[in-house]
Amino acid sequence: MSRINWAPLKNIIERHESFLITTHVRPDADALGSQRGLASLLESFGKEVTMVNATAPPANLNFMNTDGEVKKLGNDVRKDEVPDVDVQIVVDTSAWQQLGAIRDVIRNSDCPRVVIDHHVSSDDLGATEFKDVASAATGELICEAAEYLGVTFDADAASWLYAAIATDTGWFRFPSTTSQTMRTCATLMEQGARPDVIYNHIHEQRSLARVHLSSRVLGRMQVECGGQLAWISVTRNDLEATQAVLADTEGLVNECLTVAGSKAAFIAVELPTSQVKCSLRCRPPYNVSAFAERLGGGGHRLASGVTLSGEFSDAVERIRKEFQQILESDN
Ligand SMILES: [Mn+2]
Repeated sequence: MSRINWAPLKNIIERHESFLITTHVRPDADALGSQRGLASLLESFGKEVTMVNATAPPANLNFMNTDGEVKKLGNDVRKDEVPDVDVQIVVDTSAWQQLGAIRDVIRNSDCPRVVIDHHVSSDDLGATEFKDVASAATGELICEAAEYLGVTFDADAASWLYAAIATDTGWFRFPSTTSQTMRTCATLMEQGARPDVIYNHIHEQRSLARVHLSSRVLGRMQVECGGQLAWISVTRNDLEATQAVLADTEGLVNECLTVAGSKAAFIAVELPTSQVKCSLRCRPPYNVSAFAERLGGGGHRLASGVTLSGEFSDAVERIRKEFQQILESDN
């Protein structure tokens, strides 16, 4: 259990009627699952809930929004159409930059704000924070809040929250996974979550293009720093040649950590904007969030990201140097 005191959340829920819930750009399963799980929780108290995000989820998470309740700003709803609510809630991020275009909607409102999150990187959003950086997933925090408030989920919400926790824990293998995480997921299964169905939705719907991209990119994997650093890169040319899309690069970085002796990894992806998106990973006791933040990105100790401007090869060099430094320091 986290050390969060949920009493202030109960208080906020009791005293208000309408809520806007949003999350970070390019929402992952924890972002969407937490958003939807929290919406179910609020709805169980008869509250009015609106969910709007700056960007749409990737195709493999469409099963979490078959009813279209999560709106995309600019597509489903314009900025001036986002309803005035009593309370705005941000889940799974506490960084302004991560909110994308919905940031203005949040900033320009003077209603009370709530943040529920487990990320290290943090801005002052002027919110009442329910935050535990030791928690495996924001979804886990939502389940904890539900337990405190005496809420049980229906099968859909239980599935969304299970997806949130399962993916953020790497299917229960990251060090953040605790026995309490497993108990929480057992409860979600009792409420109707189906691990086999959820895994199939998220990880067994790949396009042939993605498999081809993966084969091409992994075939060029480099290992250095005495085998401790493994990395890969994806250029626009790789995407064109395999007809893959950017979303097809998700998760590829984790393949680097399957190499024996690897302690850190990264993937550098050339974006259409000519920027370079880098996903950074490491094992304890190393920490990638510090240098990610220094370069303008952020995330967790073991998994962070940063988008760099400039030449592709320069960006790769910069990241390699940062890794060389942390791997060569004593820790
Ligand atoms: Mn998360």
